[in-house]
Amino acid sequence: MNHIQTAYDAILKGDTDALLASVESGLNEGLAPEEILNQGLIAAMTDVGDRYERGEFYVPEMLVAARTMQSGLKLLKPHLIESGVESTARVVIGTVRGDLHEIGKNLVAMMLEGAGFEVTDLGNDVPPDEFVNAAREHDADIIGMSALLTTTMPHMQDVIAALEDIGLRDKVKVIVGGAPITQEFADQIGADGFGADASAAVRLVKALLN
Ligand code: B1M
Repeated sequence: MNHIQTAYDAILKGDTDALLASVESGLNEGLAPEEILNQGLIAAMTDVGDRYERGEFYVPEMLVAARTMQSGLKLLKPHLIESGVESTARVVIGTVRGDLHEIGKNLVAMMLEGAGFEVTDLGNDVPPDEFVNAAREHDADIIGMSALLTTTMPHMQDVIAALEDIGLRDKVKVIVGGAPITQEFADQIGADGFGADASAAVRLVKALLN
């Protein structure tokens, strides 16, 4: 049986049990967790987005697919993360104000944690002052911001401005990501880096700390 295809279909149908069974079987049969993630889970979510754009899916279907994917991610988590990497660096991460999309951010947080960083996840719909206060409170080395909507991307710049206002900008590196974000946008708002996906985010954080 093609477990990746079954996982993909399970997300489209919102069938959590089928997703968990296919992820588990895939892992047991030696499929790479990254393969299940990228070709199964992430590809299915992209399809969900395309169907929404074509008017075939509505918000409830997106929500159910997202919940299903989150359960699959939990199962994949221990297989995805690297282990035994020592680091004392601290990362504060969240999805920006007005934005409820959290799956990509959760994935980035999970991979950073797996790479040995101390991660404080502020959740979604996070206002600028919450990012700034958390960075101060946790003595963060990195602030990571995620946005999935073109309407919420501009809030990333509000966080950078808030860091400048209280004199913290030089002490903390800012990285951004999310489907509509580009390197050009990151440069434009004065971020220190852009990660196209979770692995790129981990590489970026390591590079910035070096
Ligand atoms: Co919405 N949604 N959604 N949605 N949703 C999108 C983003 C959309 C592209 C769908 C579409 O039209 N094709 C579209 C945005 C259009 C735009 O802005 N141009 C859209 C819309 C319009 C909306 C609503 C406005 C719909 C409505 O209500 N009319 C609404 C907005 C709500 C709000 O936020 N205020 C809405 C709501 C929702 C749900 C709540 C139903 C649900 C989210 C549930 C949840 O997260 N708990 C949802 C979903 C699931 C999606 C899609 C289908 C999937 C997103 C996802 O989880 N992808 C999405 C379509 C799509 O993206 N193709 C869509 C999987 C995830 C692993 O990928 O998040 O891109 P992604 O993360 C990647 C990279 O981007 C990167 O790494 C991750 C791993 O590779 N990355 C980072 C992400 N953050 C990073 C941070 C980093 C570095 C890398 O550093 C810090």
